[in-house]
Amino acid sequence: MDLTQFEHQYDHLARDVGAFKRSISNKLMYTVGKDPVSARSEDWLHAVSYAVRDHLVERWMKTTRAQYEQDVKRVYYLSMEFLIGRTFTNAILALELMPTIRQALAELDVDADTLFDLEPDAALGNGGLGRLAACFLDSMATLGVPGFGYGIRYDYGMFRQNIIDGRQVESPDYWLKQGNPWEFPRPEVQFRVRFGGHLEHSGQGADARVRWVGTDDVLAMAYDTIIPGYGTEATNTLRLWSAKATEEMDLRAFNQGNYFGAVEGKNHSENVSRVLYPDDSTLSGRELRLRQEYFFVSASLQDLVRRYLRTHTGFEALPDKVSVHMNDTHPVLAIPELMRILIDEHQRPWAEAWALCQKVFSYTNHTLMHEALETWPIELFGRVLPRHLRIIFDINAFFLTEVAKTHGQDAELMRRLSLIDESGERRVRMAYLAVVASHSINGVSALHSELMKDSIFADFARLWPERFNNKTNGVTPRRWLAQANPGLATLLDQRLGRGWRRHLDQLEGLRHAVDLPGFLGAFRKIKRQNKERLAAYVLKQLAIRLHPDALFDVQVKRIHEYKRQLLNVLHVVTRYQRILANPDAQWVPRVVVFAGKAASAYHMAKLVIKLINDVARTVNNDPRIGDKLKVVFIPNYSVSLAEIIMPAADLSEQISTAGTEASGTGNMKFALNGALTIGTLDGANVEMREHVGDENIFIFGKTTPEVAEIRAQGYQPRAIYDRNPELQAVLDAIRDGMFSPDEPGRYQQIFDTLVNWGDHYLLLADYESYVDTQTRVDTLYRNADDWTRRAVLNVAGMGEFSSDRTIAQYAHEIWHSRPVIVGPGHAPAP
Ligand code: GL9
Repeated sequence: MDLTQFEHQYDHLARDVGAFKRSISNKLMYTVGKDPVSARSEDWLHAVSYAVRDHLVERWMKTTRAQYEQDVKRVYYLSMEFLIGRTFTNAILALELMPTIRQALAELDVDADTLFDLEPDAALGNGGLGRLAACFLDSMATLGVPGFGYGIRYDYGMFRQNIIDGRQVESPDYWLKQGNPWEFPRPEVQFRVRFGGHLEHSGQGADARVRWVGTDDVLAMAYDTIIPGYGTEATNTLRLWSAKATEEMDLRAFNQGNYFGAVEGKNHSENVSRVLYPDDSTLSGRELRLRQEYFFVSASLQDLVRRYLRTHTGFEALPDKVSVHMNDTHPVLAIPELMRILIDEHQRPWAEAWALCQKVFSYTNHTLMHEALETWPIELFGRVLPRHLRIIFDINAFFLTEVAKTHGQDAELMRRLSLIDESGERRVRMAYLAVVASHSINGVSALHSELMKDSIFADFARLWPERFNNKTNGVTPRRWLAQANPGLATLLDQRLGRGWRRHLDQLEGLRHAVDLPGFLGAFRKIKRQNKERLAAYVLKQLAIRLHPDALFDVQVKRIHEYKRQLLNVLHVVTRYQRILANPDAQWVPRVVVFAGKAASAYHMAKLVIKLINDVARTVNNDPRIGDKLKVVFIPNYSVSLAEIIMPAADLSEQISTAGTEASGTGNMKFALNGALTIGTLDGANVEMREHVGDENIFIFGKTTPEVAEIRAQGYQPRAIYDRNPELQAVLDAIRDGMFSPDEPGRYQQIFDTLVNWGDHYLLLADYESYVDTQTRVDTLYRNADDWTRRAVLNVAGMGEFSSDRTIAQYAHEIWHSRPVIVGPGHAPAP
């Protein structure tokens, strides 16, 4: 840019800085109510958040007006989880205000980075599924897809993980304790959500009516958060529901002098939005969970039907104006709820209501694991939602009758297809309900979408092949590159321009850069700075010193047997014993990083955390090892911690048993930040290999068909153990207490699971291949240029894995929605 342009920009910045300084000071005094001389950092954070939020509000109103004027089709994304993380930096980047805000704060004598770090994460999700929903909101706004996220405003998000004496200890995450400057409470938007009661029938034939009476009600109150798009004025809304008692207190009890008794009922009903269930891919099956699901789905459906009826009469146009997407089965009660609203409240005939449902709903499946498939006992379901159970029975009868017309009275087929599992205690199969009511059913990677059709939904895929499709997951490059890795973002800007933030395929342009003088060095320098940043964090939190020249080998994700953190541990112990056996060899120094939470009731996952910490303590304190090997378990993994960890990784561990990880999204974040992957041919790893090239990814282990074959033949881990002396030494060391001298039998169970009890995840079957591949990793890392070259080629190949690509496909192929046009010069609403 020439000098005048530069000066112009500088003028602009100076003017904006002045305006922001005034705005921040005003917010501090008049909104936060604090005198600058006594304001705490939290007060400044809130003041500057309000100042930034004002800018989003302008865009928000423009967008909403444009949506009404253009009478666009709206996409409602229903999800029990939105794992947002922090909002402040994300908002500033979307508004391209980073330099302005930094300067304004500096002139007010406030340190911007200190403020950024104070913001608590909105951790309203468990892991990949919830984070995917957050990436999707970002991409929908960026692409102008008129989207609404609907979910629950949990008072307590994902629990905080403390590691005490090497073990996970949970504590509550009261993320709202300092208030939340990003949300708009909407006391005027409240819906009554009913539970319990019983049904009264009247009329006959076409006049038959059902009344649901005697219910116990809760109010759902809306809280809105603005979701900014990047490089557009379009924004979207995340509307989260909070439970409020229908009556503030029981006046009779109050008047009788029972003050506490008077508010007890209130507490009970407000529990429904109190806490996120911390289950990862397992069904908790608790009544409160069913209530949560119905609570948010009912409020959302009432809200969207009301919004639709504001500008339409009759329901004919509903499918042209409304798409309702179900993020896994948790929101599947939306189906009987829409049926109830149409039939009971708007007197639509059953067949018409059902036809509307099938046009409006679509569903994404996120796991094939049996224990994750939601089913609810009929008894519980009927007690909490008697009307909905009736509707589900009716849907089932209608559906099975239709099947019988084409397939005859095949009792075995009917039993398999039925929405009611009759094999034991009768239960409602929520995934089947989703499939029967949706026009589109998708998986989240090519492999997973295929397996879904062969396994859990095989009968349905034969009935309706046209409904099944794939939408491979993606991640937003705004948070996972621009925000998390400013060093790399700057290098990309210099090399490729700024367009990659919205058009991630432009990363392809890096393929040429690998041969440019200085480029690999510049890339490596950024990686090193990111490693130093992580090392500083670890030093501060854990008092462990990491050497940034070491290879940073990282596995961060929920702790789960299928993800095989234990396989990683087996490699660590193998390496430890190899170094001890040959201390003078030229070892490539390694830092092995773990982080992740275990579901609070998941015994095996918690034992793995303890083992990692025991191994870490032993290895890190062994003077014979020094910097050749360090092991760290970083506590309390979260979105904001991931933003520090991912950019610092050299090697990304994606080592699930083939056929178990539906997609993975961490795999994409790491590669986007220049890590090489060591992984199995599972989930989206398969497609990542195609995009980065076989020679730039370390693939090992059994394939999905091989896994199936081994299981069918009868897996014999004991034979593998007997044949491999090195593996034997590793497993014996763990079993015999090398890492738990205070309690030598602590890991007997792990040994037995892997060796004697026919381990479902086949760790020993992949052990040798994994360890050999780790040796290839070391060899490559010795050649810094060769390694860096491949790292760059990983970044270059990640264009496909932007959630913008994923959302464009959903919008085009499933929702049939068109972008809203919000732009300068757009006429304001009358
Ligand atoms: C998950 C799958 O296990 C992941 O493989 C997938 O990438 C994500 C998003 O599609 O969904 N399904 C699931 O239940 N979880 C996933 O991560 N679990 C959590 O969110 C904790």
